[in-house]
Amino acid sequence: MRVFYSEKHKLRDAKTELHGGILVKPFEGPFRAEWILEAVQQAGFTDVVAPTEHGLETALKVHDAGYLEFLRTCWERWSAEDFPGEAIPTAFPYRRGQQRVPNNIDGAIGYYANSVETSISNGTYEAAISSMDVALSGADWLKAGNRFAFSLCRPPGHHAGIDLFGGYCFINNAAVAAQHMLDNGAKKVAILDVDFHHGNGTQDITYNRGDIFFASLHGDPVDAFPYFLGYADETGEGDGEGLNANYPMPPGTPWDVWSAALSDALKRIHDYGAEAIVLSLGVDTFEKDPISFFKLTSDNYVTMGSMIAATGLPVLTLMEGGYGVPEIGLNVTNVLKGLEA
Ligand code: SP5
Ligand code: ZN
Repeated sequence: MRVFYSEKHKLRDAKTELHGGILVKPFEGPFRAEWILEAVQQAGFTDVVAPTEHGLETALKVHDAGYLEFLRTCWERWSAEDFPGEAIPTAFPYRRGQQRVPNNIDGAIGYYANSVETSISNGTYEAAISSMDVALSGADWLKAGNRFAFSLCRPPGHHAGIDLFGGYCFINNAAVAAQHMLDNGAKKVAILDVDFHHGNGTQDITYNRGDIFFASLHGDPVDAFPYFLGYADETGEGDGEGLNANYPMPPGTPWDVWSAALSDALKRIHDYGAEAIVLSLGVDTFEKDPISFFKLTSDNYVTMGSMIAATGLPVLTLMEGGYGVPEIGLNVTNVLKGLEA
């Protein structure tokens, strides 16, 4: 399996995350991609290639143009103010408030945010674009007739909606990659999101579309971030009616429960007639993850990969979350091994 990786992920190196009422060093940092790259290379996945630049054309089909321009200019606009720290919103388009973009950057950042743990810092946009290119280059590799690619995306993407950032995400790499597959001849693509957190951004983008089936396995939003989407009764709308499948699960969920949900999601993907799977892979389902509450073990990730491969479909695996512990490298490697087994 070819691995796509960009050094430019290092440009995303925020100093602050709002957590438990104080600013801490972010859970999502450059060390994550370094640990994962090191582990996959050690395990023999040594075909590591830098992405090619794709431009914004595909991103503009899933994101709002004003939002992408906000991301591009946010740091320079914030820096032009006298603020001492990184860019963090403080005010929002609340219920019964106006839904208009303010001129002031302090207002604009609130308009475009779905959560505030994610500071915008110098280099964030460049890293996010490169992460998208990593995803798109993986999609190109499948288009060329290969069955698997691993796009070591960082920053992650699944919390980024049509015009929203947050949850450490800015551009929705999975949705852009799926769009690219559709633009290159596929008629139906599935995005399978196994990150611990609900893929609220991906659901936002795909909810009314007939050409993308979205399934997400995640911590129940009554108990877990992102809290305001991810319920089982969200089933899609319009052309996308019946094409959104959420599997919320409670604290302490072990592999047998989790894997039953995966089996159901894979059956739904098969019944839909997907021609390829974009796998939003988060390993924050791991028992030792510092911010999550599922109980998967390292061995479980091998089985996860082989269950997904058993669909027979091409799989573009994209990195989403997974934090804190060195085992994130082993767990990702195990999924890749399971896919290829
Ligand atoms: C891509 C991804 O995995 N994003 C996750 C963003 C989560 N951000 C907020 C997490 C808040 C977790 N609070 C849990 C406290 C546990 N003691
Ligand atoms: Zn996550």
